[in-house]
Amino acid sequence: MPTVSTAKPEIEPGPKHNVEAMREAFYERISKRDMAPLWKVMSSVVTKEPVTRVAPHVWRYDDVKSLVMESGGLISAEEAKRRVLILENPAMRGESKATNTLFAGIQMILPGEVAPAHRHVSSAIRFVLDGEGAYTAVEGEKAFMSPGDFVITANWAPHDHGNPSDKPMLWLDVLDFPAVNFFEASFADSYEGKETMQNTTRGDGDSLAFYGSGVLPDGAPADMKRSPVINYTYARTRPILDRVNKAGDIDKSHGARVRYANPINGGPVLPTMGANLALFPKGFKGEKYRATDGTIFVCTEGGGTTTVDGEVLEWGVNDVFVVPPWKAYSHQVNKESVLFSISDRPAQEALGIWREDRRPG
Ligand code: 1HN
Repeated sequence: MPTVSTAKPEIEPGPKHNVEAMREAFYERISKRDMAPLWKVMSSVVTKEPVTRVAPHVWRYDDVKSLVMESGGLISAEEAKRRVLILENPAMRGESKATNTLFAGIQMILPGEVAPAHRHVSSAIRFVLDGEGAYTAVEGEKAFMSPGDFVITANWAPHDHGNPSDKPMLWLDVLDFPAVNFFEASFADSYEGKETMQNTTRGDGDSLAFYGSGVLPDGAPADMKRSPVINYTYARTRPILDRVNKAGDIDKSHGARVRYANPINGGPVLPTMGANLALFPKGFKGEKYRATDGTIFVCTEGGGTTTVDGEVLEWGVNDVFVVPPWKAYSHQVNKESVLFSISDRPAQEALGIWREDRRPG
């Protein structure tokens, strides 16, 4: 039979003047046993509202492009594996993060170059900024890309890139590896042990034709955690914004906006990252909004400003900017403009922690 000790606790509350010293001595003693008192840290570990280290920031494409081009003279895509300049959030330098959960970088692939096949647990997206006719081969499909195209590389999907065109291609890479590394769940390898190009078994656009056209390959699974479509082309998505705008379906904060969806189940394109494309009509002055997902934006047309917590970020075509979690922001444009955006919202929704506030104070 277990016995219950009737001995008195070793520390009895002492006289008032002594209590702080006794507590401190106790904290020191438990510290030697790798313990600590929750009551000292409770309000900083369970905060009343989100606390973020992420700073609002814009990377202007004029600067970015010339520096990325310069990197092309310093290292080949093959030697670098991926010739990418990291967009480091200025408040988190050295951590390879644009937001706390997302990596962002600008990749360039020069005419004739290849970037060898590999795969990793981290999911990736590419959003094309410049160039025409380079490809990314994902899961056996070679997707030839144009500006504004949104390409996904799902968890563990083998991928390589090549540029048979005569122009450099630049794109924005966004990966969820800060989130994967938070879980300490990262794996990566060169595809099938050989760092070459994968054999492509599907044509450009096959995944869209197979899965995004109202028919499905016979026997296709009725559910998938990630979208089976590889390339959401700008040529297809952009005209839809005009239709949404014409229909007058304009959100007071987000403009005429569509969400990139998994055509199988309407879910996000990837379980960890979700993306949108939004058109802001000329003269749009958005209402303030905030949500718990930190967001990376790219301007594809026009230009404007986004006010984040009183700070004004100015942006034009191909500029990339970041809005931190739970900071109130609003967009303003003088001319018709288009913004692509990507965030960790699906990951937060899957965990049941995502919140938004349409009337921030
Ligand atoms: C990666 O695999 C790519 O495949 C781009 O193009 C950027 C950043 C960090 C880790 C892996 C790519 C990356 C990356």
